[in-house]
Amino acid sequence: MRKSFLSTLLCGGVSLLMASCSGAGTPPPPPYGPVPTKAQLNWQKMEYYMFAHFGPNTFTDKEWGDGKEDPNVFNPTALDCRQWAATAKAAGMKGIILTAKHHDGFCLWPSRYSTHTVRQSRWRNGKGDVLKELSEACRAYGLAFGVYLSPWDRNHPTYGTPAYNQVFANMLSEVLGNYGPVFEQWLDGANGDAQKGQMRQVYDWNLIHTTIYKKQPSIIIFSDVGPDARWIGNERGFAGQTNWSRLDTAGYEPGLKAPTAYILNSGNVLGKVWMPAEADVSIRPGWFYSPETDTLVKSVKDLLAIYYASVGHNANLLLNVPPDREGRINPIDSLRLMQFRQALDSTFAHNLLNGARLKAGNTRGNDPAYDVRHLLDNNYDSYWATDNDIHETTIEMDLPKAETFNRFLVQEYIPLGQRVSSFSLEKWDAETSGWELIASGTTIGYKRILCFRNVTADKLRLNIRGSLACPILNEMGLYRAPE
Ligand code: FUL
Repeated sequence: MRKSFLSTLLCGGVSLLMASCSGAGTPPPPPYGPVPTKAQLNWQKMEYYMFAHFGPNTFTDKEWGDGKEDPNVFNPTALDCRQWAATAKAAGMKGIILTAKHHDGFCLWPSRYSTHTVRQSRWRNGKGDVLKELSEACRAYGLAFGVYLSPWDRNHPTYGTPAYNQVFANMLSEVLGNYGPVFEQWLDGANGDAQKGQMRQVYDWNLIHTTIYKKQPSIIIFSDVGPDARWIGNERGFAGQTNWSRLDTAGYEPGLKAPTAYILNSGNVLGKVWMPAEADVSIRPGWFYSPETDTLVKSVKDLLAIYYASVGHNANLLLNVPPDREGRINPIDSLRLMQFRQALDSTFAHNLLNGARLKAGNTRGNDPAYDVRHLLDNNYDSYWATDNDIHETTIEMDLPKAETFNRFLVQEYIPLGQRVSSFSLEKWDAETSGWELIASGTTIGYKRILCFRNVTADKLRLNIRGSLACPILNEMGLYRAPE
């Protein structure tokens, strides 16, 4: 009795609060088109995480092993997954995805379904398990843990026959069932032998997907065409300037039957499925460590260009930092990661719009619940929205004083769909008494960052020039990156 009275009171309180938040009346905009699942939204908010390519190739200067390598080749002298996790954490990354099995078929865990694994290697007398160590290290450092498992297997005797599908499913069950929560399952489309007209595997994608979801119901399955996140169409880390988190997937498959690189790079404006993009790129020329690339680690300038073209173009950034032959993140790479982090922090630490007066051309129902001030409140779930029939409008920004800046950040509230197709940023020119264009863009999505040369102004205007449904924005920022 007492409990139900309390809960009635509580619910009453909560609904009163909600009513006042939503302006006691103006209903929120209805969702437009496909929208992200809760798992997709949480994943998108991760923005930046590490890829770790590690295995026999680490020791052989190869990118694609042929599966005939002696398992003893795999012998890291000082494996330290906590060092990987500490590095990723300090770099501002939110997780680590490990190549649990690459195309050579070598399993970094002692799989019962293969004879080409850590168990057959001399590393730790066959008693080691990289997945166990990395998953524990990720948990200790508050990072998410993910796995790459190559469907293409150049070692397994059943590869190329229907029996392999069940073998692969069994391996997935081990990897996803025995190491705690896994945030992403990375499936690549390589079926290299098929490209040379050799043995070809017909994948049972249905079996593969159901096996994955059975073990990890809220996982994100990545491939060229999802089902939860898509490849960006290149391995340079560059998402399109236009990047819709929507895709038409019917009839497509990972690999040779995938949509064109152009479509993967920009999405489909009216795509039927919510399919956000992830950009994968390596900090070195290859995916695996090689001493030969020690002098070729990407510069901070390269990494910043990648960041602005991935996270700044509505895509998550999966940056590969390959552990070396000791089994540690090499000092050259970790130093670069820290310099990159510093560059980002010094840019985004201070939002020059703080304290600015904002004025929107339209506010939904003239209701304070959708007021433009929500763009600066750092609350993901509060937003500015317009009336349903408004697809073009403006937001004026009066800064307390003139500022010099070169980055503009804006976010759409994607839980209600992706809408904006064209926008621009202008500054007020007192001499000509007119608005002058600074930069323009097409899509916004979860996050869009415009980069331009230094501009000094005290009055700006965001122009929404086109939107498929009423625009809904939840964050906005103006920054100055060191030049
Ligand atoms: C590709 C693979 O062939 C590369 O070796 C690498 O793992 C990359 C991330 O995916 O499909």
